[in-house]
Amino acid sequence: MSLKVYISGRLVDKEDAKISVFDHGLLYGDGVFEGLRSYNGRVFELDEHLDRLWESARAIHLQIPGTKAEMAAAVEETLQANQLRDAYIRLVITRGRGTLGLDPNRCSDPQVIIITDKIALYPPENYEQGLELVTAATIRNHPAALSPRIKSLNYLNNIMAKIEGLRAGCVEALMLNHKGEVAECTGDNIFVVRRGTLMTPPIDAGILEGITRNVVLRLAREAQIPVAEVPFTRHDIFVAEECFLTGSAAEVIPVVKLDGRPIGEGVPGPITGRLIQAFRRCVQGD
Ligand code: PXG
Repeated sequence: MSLKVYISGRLVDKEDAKISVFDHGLLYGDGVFEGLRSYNGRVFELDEHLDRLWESARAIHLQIPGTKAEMAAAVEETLQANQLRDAYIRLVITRGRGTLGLDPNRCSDPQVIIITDKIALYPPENYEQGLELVTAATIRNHPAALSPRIKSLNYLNNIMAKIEGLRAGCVEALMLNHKGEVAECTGDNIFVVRRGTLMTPPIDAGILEGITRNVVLRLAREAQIPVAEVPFTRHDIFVAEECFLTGSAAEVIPVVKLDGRPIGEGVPGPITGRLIQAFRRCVQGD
């Protein structure tokens, strides 16, 4: 059975899942997206992802066809059509078909695309031994240009940083902001444990407000781990006790090295371990 993809109200075979070459999503990266997960047939933090999708769209003056409830139902329908209980879910909203010219007002029919598939995870050894990161020379988008809070189809900046990481043999790369502070990674938020406090950059450091990030902050508070959303620099990572990343795809993953320097003892730390366990319980709905 071929994988079914949802495109604007219809479930089609993956081979037939096509959109126009005149769609501004393709021509200009004009659109927004979300990446979600389902565990045991339940979509994790669905409302939060839909809220962020609607906010991203609002920020680029794009009206998403239909309601959040209709989108939630369409996600459910797509998962069921593919008999997926543990899945990766990609929602894409494009500006729609237009003319060769930037003007979004000349676009009609924004497309709603829902792709569900098996999850491609980092290899298990990355979770056991931890990741190594390099700092990319490519900085995160300047917040006064395209806001990093918008999950837009324009990910080239992060792709450039990802290429830097891959060329250095790393699956993720650290991105700094325009002030030289730590922002986040190409598709994951970053945390450090320093002097017993869990620290992560604030939203106004120019980052995506990750939904996994927010869940981990809540889990840490519940576990009575001191938490601070404060700006910090690469120096704070070099001298940190622990470091980890969060994201819908990666979940919570330890980081043990930055730019060739071991972090803490150079192995995944105890607070990271506790939060990985708490997160696993949380996604299973415990
Ligand atoms: N920062 C950036 C720049 C992201 O794109 C995150 C942080 C983590 O956010 P969430 O809400 O997922 O905790 C992201 C999320 C993919 C993929 O297929 C990318 C993301 C999420 C899932 C899949 O590349 N980015």
